[in-house]
Amino acid sequence: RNWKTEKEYSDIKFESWEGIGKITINRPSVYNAFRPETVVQLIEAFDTCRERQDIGVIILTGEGDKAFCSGGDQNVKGHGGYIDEAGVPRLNVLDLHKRIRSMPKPVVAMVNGYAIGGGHVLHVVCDLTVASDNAIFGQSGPKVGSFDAGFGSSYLARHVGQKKAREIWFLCKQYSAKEAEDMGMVNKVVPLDKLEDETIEWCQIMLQRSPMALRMIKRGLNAELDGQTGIMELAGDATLMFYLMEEAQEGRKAFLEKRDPDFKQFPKFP
Ligand code: 1HA
Repeated sequence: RNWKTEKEYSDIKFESWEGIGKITINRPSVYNAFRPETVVQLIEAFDTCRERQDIGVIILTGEGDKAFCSGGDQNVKGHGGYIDEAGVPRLNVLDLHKRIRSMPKPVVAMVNGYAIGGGHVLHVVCDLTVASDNAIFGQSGPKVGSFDAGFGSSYLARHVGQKKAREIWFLCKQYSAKEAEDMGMVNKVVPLDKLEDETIEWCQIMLQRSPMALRMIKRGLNAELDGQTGIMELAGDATLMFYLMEEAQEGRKAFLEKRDPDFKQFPKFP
């Protein structure tokens, strides 16, 4: 595959090929742990994917065959968060979670090794997870002095159920790809050398589906869990679709033509 580099970054790779955006955490020496700068770069790449007409689905993965992501970089963990270049403590990966969740295109985690701690949460917030058979899953916060009681807990419980979610967090055990699949938090497990082929096949199938239909399904599934924010995003897309109808155009035209709108011409569906 002829992946095209979209932009050079220090901590990530951002590439695209035939409608697929691929974002790779590129810090293999620390098992793809993220520091605040990594997250800033990931957010920029995801925002670019959101805007780009020619990208319909996004893959998130890690460099190498050891790790998808091992969470926050423990070397820069300080008081109040992970310390950025300016000395400011940050938990900015939470902003990335929100971006992935509200991305109006499917996001697939391609888990190629350890998905641990904040790295595990990243695969949890993606829409789908395809994993290699060497992948290992687990939370580590209560072992290393952290926790994610946000999407990392509540959304995880929607995948695996309350008992399992509590087990995963309270015991901080590690689980094989097969165990993760059996629990319902991984969609498919394949040998490592087939991981990208399989993930791309899933992406290509989704690229053949109606983008608006996929978008509305994601919004609906989120809305059930996300309260007013979820309804807002679903409602925003309803407005988008309304603006595509003549009925909405009539209101705008009438205003600009300084006449009363004629909404009677439009059907009242049963
Ligand atoms: O909880 C949060 C948050 C909560 C709310 C809001 C924001 C949050 C943001 C982040 C997080 C967190 O991510 S907390 C959890 C942080 N991560 C961890 O606790 C995982 C730490 N790593 C490990 O447990 C293990 O490295 C491993 C199970 C993934 C792999 O073990 P293994 O195969 O024995 O390899 P190991 O030798 O430990 O690691 C390989 C290299 O990668 C080591 O470097 P080396 O000694 O070769 O120089 C190791 O230090 C480095 N490394 C691995 N993980 C991290 C790391 N370096 C820095 N930070 C890491 N997270």
